[in-house]
Amino acid sequence: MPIGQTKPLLRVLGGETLTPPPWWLMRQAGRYLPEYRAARIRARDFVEMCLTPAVAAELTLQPVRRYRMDGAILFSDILMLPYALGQALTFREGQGPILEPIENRAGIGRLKPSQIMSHLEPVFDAVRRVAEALDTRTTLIGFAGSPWTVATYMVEGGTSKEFRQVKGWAYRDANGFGTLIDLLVEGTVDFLAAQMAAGAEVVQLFDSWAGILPEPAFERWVIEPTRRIVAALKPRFPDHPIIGFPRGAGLLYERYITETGVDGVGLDAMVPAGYARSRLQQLATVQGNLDPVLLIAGGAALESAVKELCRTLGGGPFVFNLGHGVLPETPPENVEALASLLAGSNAVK
Ligand code: 1CP
Repeated sequence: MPIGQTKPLLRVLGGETLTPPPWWLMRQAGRYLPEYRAARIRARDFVEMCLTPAVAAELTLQPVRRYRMDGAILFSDILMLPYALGQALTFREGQGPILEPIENRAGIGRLKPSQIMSHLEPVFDAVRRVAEALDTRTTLIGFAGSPWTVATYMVEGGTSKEFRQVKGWAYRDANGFGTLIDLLVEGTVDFLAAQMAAGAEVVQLFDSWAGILPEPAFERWVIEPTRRIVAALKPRFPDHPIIGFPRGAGLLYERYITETGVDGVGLDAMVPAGYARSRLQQLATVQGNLDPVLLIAGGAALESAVKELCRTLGGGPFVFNLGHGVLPETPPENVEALASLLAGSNAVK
């Protein structure tokens, strides 16, 4: 971390403890905001929104203007990487993403890694625009999906409940599936490095489906690819913290932190805060982990949960966030209430 760093999020990711803690919310841009819904109606489709720099920059800034979070996360999607690799991708309202599934080694052969950077140029342009627009205390967060989570969508063709296809392939033909993961490791390194070169000051790796793998598979498909990405980025961007979010990792959170080398770790809402304080916080800055449904509930339930979380984790390096993304039903005024709770010193007493 450069000496004299004044941005609260960067200071805490560098190991400092701040009261009140810096905060941002996963999926802080999105359907719970009326100004996002208006932009969504104007745009023809979601991929186009992500690839129109002025729109992506504006959507990044919308929540920050309202709530002054400490972090502005780039408006984009983890599936922009498969899109840039040439995999057909559409988003249907209410249905989530739909991709043309890749089922075997021949499917991998149809991907075009050489075109990633040119196809993603509008994303880097959006990063540059946001970097120029932000004030001096707000940190710009870039991101990518982790290879395992991105592979689940590429192989299943969308979201999944049982993950039979992707797990089946990984178990049956680990070398073949490993070729896809290797390709995603390289693509993710290039994608994140270019975001950092364009002005992202922190990057987060979203591993939303890390928690569905038993330990040996978790080691091979979550820890190992993440370790390689961190090892490739650190020498090039030593001052840029990396946050890993292996959602659902449970008892494997500890190994994930020590073996990947991430600076910060995103905790899902099921990780007990006391456990995070005693076992994880000395290994990395912890980020999380309020249940997103509490942000829908609001009122006294929200207030007491926020205070309790800050009491438990606020004594060490801690970034306040949710345990997963903001849900579309969230009343915007509850996010305002959260901002006030965190700003008020009572939140941490
Ligand atoms: O219809 C719409 O308006 C699109 C909804 C939407 C939005 C607003 C999607 C489709 N993606 C996004 C933006 C997005 N996605 C961001 C923007 C920055 C922010 O405000 O946080 C980020 C960081 C993501 C990351 C993302 N996309 C993840 C990882 C986090 C998570 O939620 O677990 C995943 C799994 C995706 C895939 C995806 N894209 C969109 C949807 C609905 C999904 C999830 C599909 C599923 O349920 O499996």
